[in-house]
Amino acid sequence: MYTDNAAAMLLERNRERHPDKAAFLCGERSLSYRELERYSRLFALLLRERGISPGERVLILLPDSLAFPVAFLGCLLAGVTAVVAGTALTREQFEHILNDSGSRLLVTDPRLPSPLPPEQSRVGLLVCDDRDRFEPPEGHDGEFAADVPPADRIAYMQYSSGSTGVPKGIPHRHRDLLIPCDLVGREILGLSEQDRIFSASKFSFAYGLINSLAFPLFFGATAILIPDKPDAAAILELMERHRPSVFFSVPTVYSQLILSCGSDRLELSLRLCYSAGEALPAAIFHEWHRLTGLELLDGIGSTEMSYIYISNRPGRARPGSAGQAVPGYRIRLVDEDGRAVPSGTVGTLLVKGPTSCPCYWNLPDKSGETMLPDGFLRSGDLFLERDGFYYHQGRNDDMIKAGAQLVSPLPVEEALLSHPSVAECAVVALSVGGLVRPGAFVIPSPEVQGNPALARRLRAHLLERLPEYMCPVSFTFVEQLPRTPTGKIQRFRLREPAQP
Ligand code: 3SK
Repeated sequence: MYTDNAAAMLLERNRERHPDKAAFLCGERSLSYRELERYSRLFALLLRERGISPGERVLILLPDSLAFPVAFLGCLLAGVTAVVAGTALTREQFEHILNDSGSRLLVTDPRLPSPLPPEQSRVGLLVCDDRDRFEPPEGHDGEFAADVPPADRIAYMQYSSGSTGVPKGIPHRHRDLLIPCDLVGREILGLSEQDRIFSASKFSFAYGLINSLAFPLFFGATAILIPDKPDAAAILELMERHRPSVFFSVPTVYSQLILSCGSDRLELSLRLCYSAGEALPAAIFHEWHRLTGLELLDGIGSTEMSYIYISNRPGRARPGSAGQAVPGYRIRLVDEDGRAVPSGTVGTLLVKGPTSCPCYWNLPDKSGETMLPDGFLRSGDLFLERDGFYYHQGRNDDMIKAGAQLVSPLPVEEALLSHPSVAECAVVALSVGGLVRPGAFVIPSPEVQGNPALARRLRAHLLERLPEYMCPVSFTFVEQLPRTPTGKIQRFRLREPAQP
């Protein structure tokens, strides 16, 4: 069991081994392990100088650049909770996070609009970027002893983008950064010091934080950072330039990469590629394999559990499945009365493991609904299990009650995606003459026209594959689908309010 300050432990394990090795690469710049430790300790000192005490909160609103790991690790060294949020927040979300977390300081980047409302005089502002080299105050040698946290001290807190709007604070302890390195990074992915890790998912997403910060430091590897949201061309250009060995992303990004290269084969430097964030359709798994020769591993995790708890294993991935339970995590699928469902039957997923968050910040009622007294956490996801492999069936609140039948949008979307004219799609409940039926929103493939003839062809394609009650009765062609900043489709924004 890890009991130390996670930042101190991660920095110390690289200090002797390879101080001059690049911990992070970002554009033309890099940060060695020696520099990372020095600047993180100076950042911790700066917090102390600003009067921020252990246990208080600091909101970090930085893009994925070299300043982020310095600020994050600096907070942890000082025993201060690092509150991490994405940079694409609305004004309302930002103000909610600032107030709800009670942050004493906002750390932000000069390229972002200065977001401090004037009435927030209790909150200090620190603007820093990749070029900042923190210096010790006059007469100080810059050494800073890490705070030794009590076992239950909150190290960091992320705000989930949520499927319904208001972001929830999800606090985690120091060990929640380290345990996924052992259980997933080492045991499943076989990460090592030789790896160059590139995660298109950002630090502000629990998946990106472990991928780009915990994994490289734990294994003494190097992470490649990109401050902006990269499109397919930028990702491929970065891969060409930095030659990562491991790539983490989400299904939409894999789909965009596939579309961007047409039928050309992609020669990549990767030994491993991973997908999480939402279920990976089997069609994307097969296309990616055809284009790159690589097996695309799918897994599912949550911000509440800090990282992934069901994952495919290299060499043994099952297309369409999120994989098997990660060792150390217990999975239960239950019906509406909380009883275990038999294998092959859809149930709500409950998960228990060593990295679960203790509660939602300031939300006792919501915490009570989600974190059960026996230590299991209700995920809101529906799954079925076969031979120890788990298959995602959508979210509880995405299910479509079409007449007497319950329809999961996922198999319908999967079938739609197997049609060459469909680039992306989402299936939701629509009201048709007062009846609830599945409706599809479709982004057509490039150079394909969304029109009634295509709608008829798509319906015929689905009728060959699915029972009639599952086939959408309407097809709406769109240019974009609403997604969370982490790439999950927000089906609730497409639905009509008519679900009985
Ligand atoms: O959504 C996921 O699959 C996920 C994976 C890892 C960490 C966090 C999340 C939300």
